[in-house]
Amino acid sequence: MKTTNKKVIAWLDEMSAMTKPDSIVWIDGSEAQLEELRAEACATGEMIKLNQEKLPGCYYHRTAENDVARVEDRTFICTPTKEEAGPVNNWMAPDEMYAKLKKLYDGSMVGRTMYVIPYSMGPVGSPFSKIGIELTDSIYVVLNMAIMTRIGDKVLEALGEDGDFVKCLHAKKDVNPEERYIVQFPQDSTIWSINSAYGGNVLLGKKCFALRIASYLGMQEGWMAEHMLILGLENPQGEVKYICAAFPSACGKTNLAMLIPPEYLKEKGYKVWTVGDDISWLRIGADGRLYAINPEAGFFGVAPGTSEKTNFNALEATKKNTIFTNVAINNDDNTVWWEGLDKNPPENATEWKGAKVNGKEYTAAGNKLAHPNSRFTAPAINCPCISSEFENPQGVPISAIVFGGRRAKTAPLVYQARDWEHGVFVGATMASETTAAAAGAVGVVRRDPMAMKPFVGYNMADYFGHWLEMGKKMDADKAPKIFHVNWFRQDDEGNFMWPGFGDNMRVLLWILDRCEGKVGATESEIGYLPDMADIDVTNLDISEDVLKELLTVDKNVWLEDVADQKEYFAQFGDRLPAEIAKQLGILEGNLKK
Ligand code: GTP
Ligand code: SPV
Ligand code: MN
Repeated sequence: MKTTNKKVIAWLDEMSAMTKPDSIVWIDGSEAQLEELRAEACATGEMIKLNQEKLPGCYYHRTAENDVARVEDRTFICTPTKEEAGPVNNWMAPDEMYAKLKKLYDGSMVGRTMYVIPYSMGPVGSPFSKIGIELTDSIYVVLNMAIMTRIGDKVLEALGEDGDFVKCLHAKKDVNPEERYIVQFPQDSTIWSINSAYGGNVLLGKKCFALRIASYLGMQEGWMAEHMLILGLENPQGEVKYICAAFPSACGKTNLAMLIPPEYLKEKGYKVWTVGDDISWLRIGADGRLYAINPEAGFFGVAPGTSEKTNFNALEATKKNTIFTNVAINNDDNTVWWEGLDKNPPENATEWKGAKVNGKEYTAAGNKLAHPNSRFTAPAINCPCISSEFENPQGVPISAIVFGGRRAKTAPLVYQARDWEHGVFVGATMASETTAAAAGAVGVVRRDPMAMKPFVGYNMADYFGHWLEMGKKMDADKAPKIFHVNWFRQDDEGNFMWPGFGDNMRVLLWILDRCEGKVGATESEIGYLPDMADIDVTNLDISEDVLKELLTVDKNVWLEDVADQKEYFAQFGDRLPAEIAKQLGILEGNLKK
């Protein structure tokens, strides 16, 4: 046994008695052990070794065709009562769910090895950090967790004789979608996942722990777990200000976190540093400001659309020690390809499902070589713009919180909330077109408060309340200012009106200027809008008319949205904080004036 922690030993005994693996292997975090596992996964076909000259340390993995994204309809929050889980989560009574799943797990690891992965979310030993142990029968999961989290003996040491941990159990079983379950038991700090082998469903440190369980812990302990990137923006004087941004899945967090400024701003000395690309844990520091850490150690990023032009830094990060999932293989040189990497699909390709095809003809006929939710798992330290504060156990102080989503209409390019309470309302009324990151229809607008709809581990109404409480604990001059952005506004032909990507820097500069009181704004029905002259469009090919439209509020469209907001909030009944209802009334009143 690797540990004397009695809680670990008892739990492991119970889980292995249920799943009945042939053997149990502790993951110690050593490169030698991981290398053995890579070799084993390649021998069984679970992974493919890629061209080691062009992509050293890189591997390829293909999931089952029915197992390519998170499954929100099979994800449950099992609190003692249904009310605690709230109306936007699936719920089942804990006893009932445990009983149901025990039957599925029974003997599920016969003939397989159970790997025990001790891992830390956050730098090992940081006061912000929390420990989990994941039991899994998947080498793919072990190798991904080794990139995405801090793993191994050092974590067991930090856990000590008596430390508490989040109990995570994953069994691939037979990847049957009918019996797939991703289940959180927040009161027990327990996560059970079965019948999947796709990232978000099985890398249990990520969405299951760092958001669902952690949001519940945060509510109880007075901190926040959010679906947010963290970036540092350095000005020509060398000062760095930090921004957190919450966008729904596949709506641009990784891209914004690694942004490269337009040439003329780069020349002036502006730089962006990445602290995190998906998850933030936020606490109020001794000085009364809000501090964020990134609990992860790697990036599980969307591959399609990632190119030298759109996200050079992410692409660089994937050039060594990376696992690619469900992208296409270029068989000429055993490298990878995906839509948007370049305009040159490989002729001699294997598409994501495993069929050999002529990539040029295949894509010309309208097929996709890579799955739209294909991903790379890359170590954060590979990123050329990784922040020097990435490992800072205290986190970084946050100046601005930015909400955003994919809205073809409605939301302007950027606006600022009047104060924290209004900002919480802005976050609570977020909506976005669905993406391939979750199973189901793509492109349908749905409400996704704070980009947490699929990730909140308790009643969403109480979550709004927690946000409001956090605001009350900070002085107005110390609390981050809150903004909303939309990079995805479309014209009548369906073209994006804003260039996006690196040019989003122009909006970030306005945001920071607002935080520092350096620039004015126009008060509108929905909040503060930039004056057109204050968005720097130097060297940008955008007409005044388009920019004007991007910064205009269409009252009729907004009134339609208010009607939808009302309907959405109604489901929370009396549990909805009065402040949210009050802000809704203010917005409606402003629009009807
Ligand atoms: P998750 O990992 O699912 O949480 O996603 P994410 O929020 O990190 O999204 P990501 O940055 O990977 O972007 C998803 C998709 O949006 C990619 O295909 C990007 O190319 C595209 N995208 C990102 N930023 C922009 C932008 O500013 N404009 C446009 N038009 N597309 C963008
Ligand atoms: C997301 O869907 O928001 C992701 C990918 O970041 S997953 O880990 O699959 O949830
Ligand atoms: Mn995400």
